[in-house]
Amino acid sequence: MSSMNRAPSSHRVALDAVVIGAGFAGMYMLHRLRRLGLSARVYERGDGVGGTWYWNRYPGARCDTESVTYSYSFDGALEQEWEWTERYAPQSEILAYANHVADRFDLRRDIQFETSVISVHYDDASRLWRVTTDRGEEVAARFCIGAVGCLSASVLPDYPGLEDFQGEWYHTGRWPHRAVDFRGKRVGIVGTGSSGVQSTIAVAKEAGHLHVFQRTPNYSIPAWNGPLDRAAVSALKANYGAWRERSRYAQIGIPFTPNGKQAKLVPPEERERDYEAAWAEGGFNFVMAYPDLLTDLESNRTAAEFVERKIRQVVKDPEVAKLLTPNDHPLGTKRLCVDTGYYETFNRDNVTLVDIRSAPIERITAAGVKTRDAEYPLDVLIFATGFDAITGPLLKLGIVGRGGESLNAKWADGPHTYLGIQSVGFPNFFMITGPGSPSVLSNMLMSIEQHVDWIAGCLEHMQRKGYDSVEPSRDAERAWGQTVHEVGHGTLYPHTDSWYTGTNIAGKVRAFTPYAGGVGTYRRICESVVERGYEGFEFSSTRVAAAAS
Ligand code: N01
Repeated sequence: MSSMNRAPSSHRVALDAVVIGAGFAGMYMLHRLRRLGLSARVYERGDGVGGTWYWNRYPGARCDTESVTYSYSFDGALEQEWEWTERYAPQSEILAYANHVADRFDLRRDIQFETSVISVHYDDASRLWRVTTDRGEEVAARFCIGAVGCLSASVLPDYPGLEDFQGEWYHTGRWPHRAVDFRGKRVGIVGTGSSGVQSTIAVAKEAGHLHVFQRTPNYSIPAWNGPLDRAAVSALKANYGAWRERSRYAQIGIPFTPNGKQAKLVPPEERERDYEAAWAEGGFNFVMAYPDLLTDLESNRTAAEFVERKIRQVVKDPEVAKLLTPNDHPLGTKRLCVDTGYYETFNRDNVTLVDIRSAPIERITAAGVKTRDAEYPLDVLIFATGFDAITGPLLKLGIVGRGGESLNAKWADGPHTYLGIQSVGFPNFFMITGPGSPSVLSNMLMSIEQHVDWIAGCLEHMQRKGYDSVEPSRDAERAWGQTVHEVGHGTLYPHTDSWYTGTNIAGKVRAFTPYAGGVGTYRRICESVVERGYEGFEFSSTRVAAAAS
């Protein structure tokens, strides 16, 4: 690591840009800023790059977008030289990839690790952002870019008594940088989202006994993970550009072949064959089986019933199968889980499913977990209880914009952005995969690259035109908010309690904030905004105040 890792405290530096976060978004942003000849510093609270993949080291962690797709496309040589080993890459391999990218593009010299940003204030007089860190530094920068990710603010349940617990406890999103030994131990996992599903499978293989505390069952689709076929990868790499281009304009940034039919209108036998084929493909292929599964309740039910039958076929104990069967939301409206052997895990003698919907957890005790009905003694307790998603990481930065208005105050009734890239009142502050963009509904790496490229293009435009400030117009922001709302409400997502709608966080306004119109449609909108001279953005310079050129 470079000399940037531990900076002296209390000094002022002037930079063109500050980037917050050294995950895949911040790393690529730094690379693009350098290519524009701009000085930049990235602040990262961890001691290494990788963001999500740096923090989420829990057993069984892996990406559920396929590795050849969940990777950068901006550099042809990088794309050719990196060899993924499995269809779905494990966390360790993705982290190794992030480190490889950091080395290859010499990124670390501009990343300051182990440094958290504690406030981001816009100075009206100088028109600069003043960014302060927990190391007592303050830097001034023309541009500030929030590359903080959508799922980086982990949340613990507020059960009383955690401080009394005599065993070890962990959150999946803050996993320690050492091996945790489960052998022979009594382990409890709270939560059955993607992190809970993956850790359940892995921990069950080691633990003496595992109790899975489930409040809401979710749908999980098999990944059919395995080693990648080298010949198939070579064939893909020979034509990687075309694959990437298809990804860029696909619904979720992954090139599925669309089936134009409405599920509910397809004869049951044909539909069953289609679902079997999609199930055999695995992962998100399943929910892409028909284009209306996430917009039409009746169609959705046909897919949900198919998965529910699969659960009953796999899980031997009918009572356990019933408990594992989702019953309160359409399939996919809580984010789908993708697994390798989740339902099978509940056939093991050393695994017990505990229904905390009917008998809630009342407190953590010195010995373990106490529900309304019983106490479960534990040596290790794992919270797979999720994140304050999408807006949470941004709102934790302490952002105060023009005229002293805080982002938290402006977004008190939900986020307001134009394209999920900027928010009125916060000039030159950019978000990567912010609320109002496809973000969590897409292949994140593709969406990250699209935003970084768009922001870099905007900065280049400003350099050419001599502008030093950009901000959306109120009308553009209002209209985009309306579009995001209408498109979102054309889907089944907004009606389900989930981190997508913010209902997992007490006091958070219920709002479905990602743009649900698809990655391809969104990209075309962003492109047309540029073609129309950055329609909806207002540029100015200290010399000239001007509307979009
Ligand atoms: O978090 P979650 P996650 N008492 O919010 C339960 C991505 N990801 O970390 O539904 C008891 O989905 C909660 O129950 P309920 C992916 O986008 C990707 O698993 O609120 N239970 C739920 O079961 C994913 O969706 C990958 O009733 C409580 C669970 O905890 C996102 O990250 C891997 C509780 C939280 O599930 C988040 O996933 C991992 C409480 N007080 C994550 N509070 C891959 O790429 C919460 N729960 C594979």
